[in-house]
Amino acid sequence: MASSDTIFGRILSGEIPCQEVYADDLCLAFRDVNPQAPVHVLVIPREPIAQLGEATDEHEALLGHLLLVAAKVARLEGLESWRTVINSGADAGQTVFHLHLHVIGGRPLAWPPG
Ligand code: D5M
Repeated sequence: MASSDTIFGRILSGEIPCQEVYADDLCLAFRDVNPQAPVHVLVIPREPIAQLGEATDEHEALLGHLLLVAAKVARLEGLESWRTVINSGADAGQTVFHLHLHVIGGRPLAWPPG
């Protein structure tokens, strides 16, 4: 499990500010500080799971909720097409070890990613 002293844990505790887009009892969505597109929002669970690869069966409902919130954020941001990305592990590009879903859109997106 991630410790609550990751940068996202500090955002959740209010120690570090963020540009909030959506919040509920289970998660928080806020703008990425280094946006890769006109819309780039991160959705994070309040529970500090380090990465998707460490999620367990007990997280099934939470993971489903996070996906639905990603779609809600896309709607709130007026996106018709967008990409949701989860980097799990350093070699996949994960830099913050508190599970997060990227919601990226507002421009054409190439595939495959690098
Ligand atoms: O994505 C981690 C993402 O987290 C990366 O796109 C930058 C973003 N980030 C890092 N610090 C902050 C703060 N303080 N506010 C908002 N966004 C932040 P990864 O998938 O781990 O590479």
